Amino acid sequence: MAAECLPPSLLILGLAVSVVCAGSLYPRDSESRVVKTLDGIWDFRADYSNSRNDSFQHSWWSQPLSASGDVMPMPVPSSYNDIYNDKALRDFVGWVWYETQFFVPSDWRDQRVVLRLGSAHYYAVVWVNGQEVMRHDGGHLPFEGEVNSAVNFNGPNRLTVAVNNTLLATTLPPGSLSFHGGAKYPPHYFVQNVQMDFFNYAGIHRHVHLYVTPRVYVDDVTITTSINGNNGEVNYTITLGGSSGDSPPGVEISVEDRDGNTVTSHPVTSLTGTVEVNNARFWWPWTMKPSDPGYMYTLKVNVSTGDVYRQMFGIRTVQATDSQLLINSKPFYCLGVAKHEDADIRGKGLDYPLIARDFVMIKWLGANCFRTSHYPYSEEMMDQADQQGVVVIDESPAVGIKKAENFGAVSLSHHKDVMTELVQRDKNRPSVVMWSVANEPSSNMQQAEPYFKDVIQHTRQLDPTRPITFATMHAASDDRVVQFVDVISINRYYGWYTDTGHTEVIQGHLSDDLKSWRNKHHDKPILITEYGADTIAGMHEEPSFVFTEEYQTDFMSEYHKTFDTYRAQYLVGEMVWNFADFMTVEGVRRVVGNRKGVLTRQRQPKAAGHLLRARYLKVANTTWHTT
Ligand code: BDP
Repeated sequence: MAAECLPPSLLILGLAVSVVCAGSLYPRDSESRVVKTLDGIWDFRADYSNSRNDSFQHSWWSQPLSASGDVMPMPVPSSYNDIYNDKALRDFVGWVWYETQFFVPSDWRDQRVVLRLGSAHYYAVVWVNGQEVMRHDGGHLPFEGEVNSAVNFNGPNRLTVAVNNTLLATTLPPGSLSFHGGAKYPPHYFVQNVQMDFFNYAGIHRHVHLYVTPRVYVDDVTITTSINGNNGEVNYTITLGGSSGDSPPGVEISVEDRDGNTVTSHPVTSLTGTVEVNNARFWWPWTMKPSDPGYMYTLKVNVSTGDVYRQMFGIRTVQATDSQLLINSKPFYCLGVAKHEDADIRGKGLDYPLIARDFVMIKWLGANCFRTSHYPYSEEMMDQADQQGVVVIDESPAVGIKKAENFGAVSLSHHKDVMTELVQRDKNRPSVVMWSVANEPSSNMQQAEPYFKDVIQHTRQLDPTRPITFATMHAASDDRVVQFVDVISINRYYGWYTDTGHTEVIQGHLSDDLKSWRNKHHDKPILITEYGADTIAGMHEEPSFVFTEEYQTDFMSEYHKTFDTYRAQYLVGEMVWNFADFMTVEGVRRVVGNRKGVLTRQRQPKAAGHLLRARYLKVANTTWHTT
């Protein structure tokens, strides 16, 4: 099993989920490692039984899935919800089953063979040839396990994955089930209630990889950096996995620049230490250093037992002061977008064209940062943020912690586990300048205070180098959690959810709001993490009216005036809600999804996209943010 195995968790729909294993290093080919993808079109079947548990009672994993009943083709990665014209499957709640076949080269037999899933939403149980190899609790983060004892090196292997999307009081995000009885409802009727404003897309969302390493292998690499004049200091810690008997294996560390040239002057042989890079090229957001954004180095780790692993990193520092966010000691102003990962057909399934398009449009907008609202995004997306110099506020899936029952000990322990997995996955990314532990919890409730104190302390212990925040919807007067964070992040909807249609009240309300936060916490800068208005692309009305493109631009322009007043003071950024339209549950407040995008769901601009682009390019060009 992987190094990171976490404690027991929940009972869901009849199954005890007992072991959670977090994947750590991204699987990369090297001289010693081979990575195989198991992506493709797999067999798929949902368990529609009344208890949603027949599949476990009849051990669907023990024989080919097709022996249990009819299977259908299902792409991996993807969300299963929007592929078929089947409302029952789109809105399905419970266990779905995936199966594929794979081969393992026979010369992998004496090495360590690892199976890794980039993410499966929400619970997953994995079998190889009918033998259970791992379970994972929570979507959006990777998990892996060694599978040598389960795989067959001389013939086909059957991989079965069961995934359950049920959200309960202790999951992240939390949710609940309502069971309806009586003659007015169909028999055994129940629905999933969610506490967040996006569709609960589910399935195997990211790559499934099989990879091989030597028996003694690089298990983890942690890199932090500091800047000393023109030089970069690279502090590293290597953890090895596997046992090599009495004599500890030797390691050799070197740093390579983007062109593959070794920049360390002499071989370094310790598992932990500091390497100096002279005349280093620092990692800059693309608007601060347009000529050379996102500069990445590689730390090459060579173990005497044969394993070679390359970890990319950037040399940069980040710091939150009482009124600024500093990157490499220079003030950074976030010209941002809050995002979602979904798009047509694939739901939240990893999709390279979509990742590429999102970065094209982030840059077209002139944006230099985004928040991974409201869950960790794919590693492939995060790689692009690193390499293209786009700053990221990395958010956990803790959205909608609203009710007293969401603040219990099980929730707290799971939340801390999730933060551990998130920091473990993204700790070496220069693009990540801040952790966001939650979005819009009931931070006004008494229970929130000890709960978030603990989550934030835990996150700080995991990573003392980055500021911490969470996005609050509460006012300075009733919030109890902001006291623990470094940056105040606020989501605001003046002129939309309150004073609907009245753009003339926005400046007064927002100004007052910012001042009240400043009065209460004069030691922390403020970031606007959401403001936005639903807009149906192509709908027009002059003078403006809610839901039209004119209203969205009028509304945003009022916010921008206030941002410009406070930008020179303690406001460190603005993030429009949202980068693009996204899917939600059906509801009377949503017209086939949330339409607050400045882009459509197909990533084409509304009028507000053009407005934002004009603003962001101008602000980037007229302030100290550009070198
Ligand atoms: C905020 C939430 C976000 C919603 C948004 C909205 O953080 O997830 O989508 O409101 O209502 O409260 O559009």
